[in-house]
Amino acid sequence: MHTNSDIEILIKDPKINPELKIIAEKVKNGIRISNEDALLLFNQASLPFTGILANYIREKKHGDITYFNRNFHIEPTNICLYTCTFCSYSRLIKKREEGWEYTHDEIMDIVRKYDDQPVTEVHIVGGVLPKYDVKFYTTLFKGIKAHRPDLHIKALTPVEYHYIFKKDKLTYAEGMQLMLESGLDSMPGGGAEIFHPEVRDQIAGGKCSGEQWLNIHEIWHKLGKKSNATMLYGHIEEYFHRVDHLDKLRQLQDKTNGFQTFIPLKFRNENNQLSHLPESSALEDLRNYAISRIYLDNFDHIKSYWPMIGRDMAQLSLAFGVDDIDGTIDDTTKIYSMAGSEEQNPAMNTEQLVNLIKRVGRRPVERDTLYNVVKDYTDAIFSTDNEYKSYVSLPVLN
Ligand code: V47
Ligand code: SF4
Repeated sequence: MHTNSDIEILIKDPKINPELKIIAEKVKNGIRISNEDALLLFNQASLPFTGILANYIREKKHGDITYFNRNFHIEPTNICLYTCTFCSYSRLIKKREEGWEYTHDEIMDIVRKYDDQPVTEVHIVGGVLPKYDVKFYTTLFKGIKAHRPDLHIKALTPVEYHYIFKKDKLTYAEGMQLMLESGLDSMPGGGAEIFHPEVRDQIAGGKCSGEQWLNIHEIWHKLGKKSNATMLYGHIEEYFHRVDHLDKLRQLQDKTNGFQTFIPLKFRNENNQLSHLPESSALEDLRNYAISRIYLDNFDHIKSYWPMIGRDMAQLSLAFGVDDIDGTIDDTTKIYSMAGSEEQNPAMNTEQLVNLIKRVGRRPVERDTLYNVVKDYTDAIFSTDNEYKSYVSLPVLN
């Protein structure tokens, strides 16, 4: 793995741009990089250069540990009243027959399917529907907690919260307090897209603004709770929009320290209004992980979402700043499969995920949502020859 001496080699290399060397010096000395530095990295730094710096930070923070979490996803509906151009759901409002809208009972049936499974988290997120209001979600969260109190509820994003609070004439603070009291434990990172209005207005017009997204997270953090952040990149944005996005996140994190994980999301171009755009290259994806790791010095974790990028890229990402892989998932998370994700049926059991991490020389550690260690798999022995044949898959939903 890369070490301090790799950075020394970069700094001494006469072929490397002196401005980039200054950034390498900053990283070596634990000094925060500026927005100009980040832009320079995006514009000029090679994959190996960014990789060495990001891996240095990753190993300083976590050594070889790679976290994963046993969770399951529920999408209450795949219909949405918004029409984000990158999204493969948005057209469904016009074609309702292709959609689903689960009732409470149907959602609880999904939760109950996992009763005998050692999952620690349910991740709930879907489209925005007028009939899913504050009451719908508070009743749902209470129902899940009554059934399985130890299951961590990570649910909804400021996109839904902004919409339902506005409808019920609640302030963000009142609304988030209600959610807290109903059993919401943390917030996932979705809906962030690109904060800058030049881009957001074109790809996600109508839903909450970047400022509103940040404001709802800030209020949630001030209630003592945690959340994640994402960035949807590789579509119409330019590098300075990415830097602006990362800057807003870093500033809020300085204020609240409420973010746990940053998850870069690669734009996938199937079945949406941006299908004419080419997707970012693997090289660009790895550079983006790395630069995110270098820039977000106040974020503990950078996560890759393997159902979206595939298993090989997830392994590679671990050498470019990523220390967390999401997750052991066995459902058909349709938002991604419709958008052209690598994995049409994103199922991977613990044994497979542990082996995937071990094969690239890292230490798999199962965590709960708040990064408490559930089990260290460093010394666990699983058969590598049979791993893809011998496991018993969890039931596939939907
Ligand atoms: O907000 C939608 C993105 C997000 C596409 O917090 C797309 O642990 C790529 O936020 N191509 C939702 N991405 C997913 C999300 C997430 C995933 C895993 C873990 C966590 C977490 C959060 O998916 C949306 C949007 O940015 N998305 N369409 C697409 N075509
Ligand atoms: Fe709706 Fe979210 Fe898709 Fe936008 S990204 S159309 S808010 S489901």
